[in-house]
Amino acid sequence: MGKVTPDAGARTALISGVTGQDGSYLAELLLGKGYTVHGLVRRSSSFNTERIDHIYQDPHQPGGRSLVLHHADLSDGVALVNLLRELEPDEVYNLGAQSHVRVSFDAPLYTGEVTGLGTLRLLEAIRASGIDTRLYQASSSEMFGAAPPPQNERTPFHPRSPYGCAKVYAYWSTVNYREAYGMFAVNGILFNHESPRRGETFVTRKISRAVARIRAGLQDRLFLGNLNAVRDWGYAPEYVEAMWRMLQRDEPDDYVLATGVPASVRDFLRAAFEAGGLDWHEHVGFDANYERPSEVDALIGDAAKARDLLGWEPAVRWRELAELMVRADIEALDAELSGARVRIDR
Ligand code: NAP
Ligand code: F7E
Repeated sequence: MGKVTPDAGARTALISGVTGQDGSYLAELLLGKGYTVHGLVRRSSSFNTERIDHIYQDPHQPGGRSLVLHHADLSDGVALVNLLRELEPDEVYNLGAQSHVRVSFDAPLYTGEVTGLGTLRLLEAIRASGIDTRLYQASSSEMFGAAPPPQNERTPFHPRSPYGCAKVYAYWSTVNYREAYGMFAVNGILFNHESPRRGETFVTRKISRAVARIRAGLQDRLFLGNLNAVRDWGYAPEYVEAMWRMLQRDEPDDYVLATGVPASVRDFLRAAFEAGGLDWHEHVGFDANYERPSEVDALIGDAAKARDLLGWEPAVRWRELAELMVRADIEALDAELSGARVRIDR
């Protein structure tokens, strides 16, 4: 971690949340486009860089470094200003957040601090550092909450969780800095997107991981909450491509990204268990702890604007997603059980 002199001529990007699902795919995408990528990593008592280890080069090895990691936190505004002044990135992607909806009910103030105010700190740090950069804000379909589907850029927000409320605050802060200071700042309003790198406590990955473990005899039961919720699940690598496209436009604007195809948690569960050759009825139990005090019943996105203006259309739908996630978890577990080194560059 630390100082770097970027290659002359190479474009530079700063990613908060680079250790997360989206951050890792976005870093890969930008490195592939020749960017120097700076990632903001928060201090942890154990390693938290597993998703990006395969693209990180040891600075003590010969050869250039294209991915550079810096310790910083969205709760530390001064550190953000200093980092921006030092790096002067062409593009900033704000993906850092306490991103778990259920957890946000247990830690509402912390979620507001990081997910809401953290965005304002970054906006203000850009303004205070005086640099000329473009900002992508990771907004969420959770902002729509109780608003009936299909939801698009014109749908009024009605958030149903502290996480959703924090994202609404961050959304409007981004719009405000665009209007007040002429900043090139955009909101990507992304519906759920998943992958083999999805955090293990989000429902899709919880299910795909359980299928692999049940098959291997390591687990017999899987406890879930509300199976009736409907989501619009897409494939994360396709979504990070559109984040980048939003920052390449002539004018800043806000875009919904979604597949437009609904499925219930029960649908995903059935498809994932079938992909593993299992019957979910034999293994799944109910645990009220996984329910939310207020649920978002149905999110189904209309991404026509992104299709028309960004030329973006996702190819992977929820059933294929369930199958590829189950396959990846089975392969990873097989490798782990046979003692092979498990790579996370899927
Ligand atoms: P994720 O896997 O949970 O990653 C979140 C990232 O934020 C991690 O790198 C995490 O670091 C970092 N982070 C947490 N607290 C931080 C803090 N105080 N300071 C700096 N960094 C912090 O989330 P994701 O699925 O990749 O999503 C990326 C962004 O898109 C998030 O803002 C999320 O809210 C938003 N979003 C996601 C979806 C989706 O379906 N995936 C949909 C809409 C919007 P650690 O690795 O150390 O925990
Ligand atoms: O829940 C239900 C749960 O936690 C999906 C985040 O990336 O997408 C994500 O938020 C549904 C909900 O994702 C369990 O009640 C049932 O209805 O996987 P999830 P989420 O809440 O939709 C949005 C767009 C974001 O922005 C967020 O950052 O599944 N569900 N049983 C369960 N959910 C979990 N986690 N665990 C269960 O056992």
